[in-house]
Amino acid sequence: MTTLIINRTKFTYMNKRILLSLAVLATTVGWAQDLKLNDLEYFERQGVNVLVYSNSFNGGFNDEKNSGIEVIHHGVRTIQGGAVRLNNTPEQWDLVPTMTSRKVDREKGTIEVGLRYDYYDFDSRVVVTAKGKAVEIAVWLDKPVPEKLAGEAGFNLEFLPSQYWLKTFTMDGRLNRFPRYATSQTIARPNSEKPRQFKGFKTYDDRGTDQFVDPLPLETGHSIVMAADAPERMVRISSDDAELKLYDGRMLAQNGWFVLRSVLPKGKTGKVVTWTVEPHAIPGWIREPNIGFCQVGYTPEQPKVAVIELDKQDQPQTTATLMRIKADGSTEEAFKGDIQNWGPYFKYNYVKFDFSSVREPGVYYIQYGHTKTNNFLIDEHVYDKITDATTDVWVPIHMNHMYVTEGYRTWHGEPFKEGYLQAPESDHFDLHRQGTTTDTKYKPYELIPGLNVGGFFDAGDFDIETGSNISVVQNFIRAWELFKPMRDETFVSQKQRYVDLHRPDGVPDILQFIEHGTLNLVAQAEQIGHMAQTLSNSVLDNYHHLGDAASITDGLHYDPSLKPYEVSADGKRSGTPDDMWAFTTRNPYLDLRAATMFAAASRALRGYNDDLAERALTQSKRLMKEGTELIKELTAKGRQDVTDYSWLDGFEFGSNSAAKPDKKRQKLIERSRRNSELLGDMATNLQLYGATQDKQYLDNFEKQIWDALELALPYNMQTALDAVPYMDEAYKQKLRPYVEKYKDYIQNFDKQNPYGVPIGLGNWAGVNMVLNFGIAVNYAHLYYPDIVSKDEIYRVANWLYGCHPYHNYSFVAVVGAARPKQVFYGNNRADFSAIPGNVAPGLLFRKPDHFENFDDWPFLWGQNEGTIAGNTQYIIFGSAFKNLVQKQ
Ligand SMILES: [Ca+2]
Ligand SMILES: [Ca+2]
Ligand SMILES: [Ca+2]
Repeated sequence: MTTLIINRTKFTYMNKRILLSLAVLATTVGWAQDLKLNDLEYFERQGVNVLVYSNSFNGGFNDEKNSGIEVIHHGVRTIQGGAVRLNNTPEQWDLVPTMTSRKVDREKGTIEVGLRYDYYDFDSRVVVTAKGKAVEIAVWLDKPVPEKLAGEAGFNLEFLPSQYWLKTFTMDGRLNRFPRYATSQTIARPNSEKPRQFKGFKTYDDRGTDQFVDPLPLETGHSIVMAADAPERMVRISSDDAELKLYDGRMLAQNGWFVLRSVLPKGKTGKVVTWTVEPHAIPGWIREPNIGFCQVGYTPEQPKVAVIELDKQDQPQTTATLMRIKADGSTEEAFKGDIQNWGPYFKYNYVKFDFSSVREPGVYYIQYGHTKTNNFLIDEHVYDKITDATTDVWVPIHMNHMYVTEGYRTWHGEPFKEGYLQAPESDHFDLHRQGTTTDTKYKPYELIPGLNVGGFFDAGDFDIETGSNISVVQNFIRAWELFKPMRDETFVSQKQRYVDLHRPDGVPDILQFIEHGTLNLVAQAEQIGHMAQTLSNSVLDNYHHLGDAASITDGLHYDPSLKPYEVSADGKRSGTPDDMWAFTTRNPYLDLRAATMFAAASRALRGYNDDLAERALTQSKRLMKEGTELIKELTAKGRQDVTDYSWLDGFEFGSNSAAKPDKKRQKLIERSRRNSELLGDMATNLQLYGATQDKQYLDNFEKQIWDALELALPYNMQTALDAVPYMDEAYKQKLRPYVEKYKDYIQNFDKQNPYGVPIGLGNWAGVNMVLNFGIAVNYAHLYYPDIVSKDEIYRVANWLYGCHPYHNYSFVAVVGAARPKQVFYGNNRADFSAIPGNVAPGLLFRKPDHFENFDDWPFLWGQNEGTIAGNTQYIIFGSAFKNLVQKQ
């Protein structure tokens, strides 16, 4: 991908113009075209893309709504999941096939994939062929369906509910409408007939019935027309050799899609199922321009550049207009300016509209061709409130082990009253593992006392990720020490285990958040002896909980001598194995991270909660000593912790590229590793210096930072900048050339993409990377304003608040944005809602060329899930940014 981006930047302005005109010429011919296999290996006609395993199933920690045969229909990925599946409506943890081969045959116009279920020794092939305006999808078997899967294995295709509900469909001519809510029928079947789920876990609690629930079809037939009433969603599907059954996947799981499926016939081989699928294309369709701008608004003096995303068939306008809405409601032209061409980036073309010269405070909107944006402000104070929703609403709602209320509404009761059990040896569903030993004094399933206190819910789920919670406390401490926010909008009583939003209690909220995070982490260190990996669900059937956190478990201690669902006579114990587990396999690196955090926490809490400050310091010293010794032992045993710089590949920044590690670089890596083992982590050393003023820590830091900057400048610039307040002028001078290089790195993004920020292409949309970048740019400007100018600090704010691909909604459910995103993958996602102040990961990249961020479908975590670590990082970014903007 890097090469592609770099090559693109070599186009001159003129070349881009020529390419664009050629693209426009091709348009008129394109509309009438049939589906063609293109150079990116998918079937294309204007308005319709049919992808065949451009994206693969992952198998476990994946909603599995991102893969298989997918259709991007008039710019929206509305159909996916095309594959041989083992369930009528597969859930997140149902088995998915492994793709064993993918063959593209340009001559025949086909893509063929081999699919395999190892567990069942079951192979199939799916062949997709372009036939006019339709594709034929055929399932081939070389051996019949295994006995165990007969009647269960079928070909499935899934349709996005939010794009199909309330639209019509006809099956064999019978009229119907897609339901807004799941209300179809189900049957209960014996568990013995249920195909295996991921690693043998069960997504459901059968309440002792030994049965699972299976949805019945909404309709059955041989020919279906979906959404004839909505041309942009209309699809015709027919099959002569197989029955089509339409299901509603939401019957089993709120994130389910509508599923069309044909069961594979028993005992047959060869071409066993054939479908013809024709997504309708609107003649002459051209995607509406997406005018990216900062929804929160602009300060008068800042640069103001809208990035306009255009269909590659679209002819760019030559000018755009900034309109002002006057106090009497009438409008006037404030500015008319030329459109500047940027060029192609993945599947669209980009142009820019610069209206920086407009400085008059007021209400504005952009008019580009016939497209008009919503309004936004130009004003000195637009950024004043950007962190308030996050600090006042999102964070307190994510406080674990507390009752949280707001006005008339209770967000959740007090969760996990029964505490946490020692996890037995296990392979967990949320990326955790408990080894053969517990590394503690507790026996498997024994109650570890005192852990149900403090801590923050991880994200859209309710576990305490220790690593994240360490980052959270550090983020709060950093915000506290840098900005001293005295804001008090939250009532927190640890004694009552009660939190009330918008009720001041005389204590700055951020101190209470530091205390809340520290309480859990100190309890882990004291009770377990070291840091747990996580405090998480023991059973999958309550891990996917959506609702009041207090009802995830029954609040009663698990007693295996009772029958499941039985409650003891005293009402304190139950036979339901729903208690949460502590995963306690010792990781000395995590202990060291905790030691750093505890040192900082003891400093921050001193004078507010001296007892907790003292406990934190005690654990810091102990874990630092034990962790360092354990790591020495591990190193002696030959285990090496190699720092992985491969993620830097995407940035392609001079000597920091990990592509070809030369000898010099190899030497640097080895010296860094040795130093880190000898002297301790450099960031930890810096923290410890802050906590103790012991000069030795500062020396340890300085012995490492220069190598680190040589190795991975973008990654380590923030740490280098964090040291500036502690260091002398000589350090600042020595850092100068690195900041100069960093400026080049910042500005290089203008060539890599039209938005000027690092854009992630992984299965998590990567807002953390963007926020890190934003924080580092802020501090580079703060300490070196002559190198990194103030104009650079607006990049990340623009991106977050609406100037990005796909749509122009703000990724932060934030005060001040005219059009924030409406739905997030928060714990209220089943209500198609958001928790104010949440920050979405952002644009999810779908191979080979599609960015997306659904705003009517919250259930894809890669694009819509805000995390506790990310959102507290946003508080730092937002606070630093506000401060700089306000500084004249
Ligand atoms: Ca989690
Ligand atoms: Ca408070
Ligand atoms: Ca329980």
